[in-house]
Amino acid sequence: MILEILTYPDPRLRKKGVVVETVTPELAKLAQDMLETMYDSEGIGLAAPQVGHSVRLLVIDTRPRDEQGNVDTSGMTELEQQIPQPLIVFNPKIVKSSGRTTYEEGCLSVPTFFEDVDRFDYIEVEAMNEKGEKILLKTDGLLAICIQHEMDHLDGKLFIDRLSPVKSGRIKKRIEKQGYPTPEEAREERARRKTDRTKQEEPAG
Ligand code: QAP
Ligand code: CO
Repeated sequence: MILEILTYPDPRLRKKGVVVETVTPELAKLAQDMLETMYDSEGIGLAAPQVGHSVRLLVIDTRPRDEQGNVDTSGMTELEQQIPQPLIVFNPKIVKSSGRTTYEEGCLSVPTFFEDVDRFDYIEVEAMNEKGEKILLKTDGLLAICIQHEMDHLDGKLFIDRLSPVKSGRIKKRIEKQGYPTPEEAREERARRKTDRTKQEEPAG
């Protein structure tokens, strides 16, 4: 079943998710519906608060795919390849981290906006899987970035909260005043930002 994805500034995205003690059949079904919803929207990660459930649950599938949608693991890091995906994760907790990395992130709850976000490069995460077993995930690459992004949702935090105050404020005001751009407007905006960058790099004179 495809679920409705809440978008900023929906206040439900700001609620802290509660710890899951037991994987009930209802929570197992929610996880499956979240995966279906994520694939339907062509996302790589989704957290339960994004579909209106304030629980500490996230689903992830960061595996690269070719034109036909077939998985191609060759571009993944060694550590990423060792973790079976899709991932269903309850109560994730970072127990070790190192390094920093920057990636241009997006979010299904902030559609059409993409910005560079700074995160840990390597993480070790304690969690519970869909069978209720305790697991330890050690990873880097896009999977590590995605886990950190989705974990933020469990604490009511969005990637646009992690930008500079100027950038963050600009994006939030734009969405609150004008709503989300259409795909065409988003394409136009990206093209404009690209030429703006070129002007900065090659000053006229
Ligand atoms: C979080 O985000 C993430 O705006 C998952 O128009 C993103 O799946 C983690 C999406 C980047 C690590 C790196 C966003 C699809 C998907 C959009 C997503 C859109 C269509 C976002
Ligand atoms: Co998100």
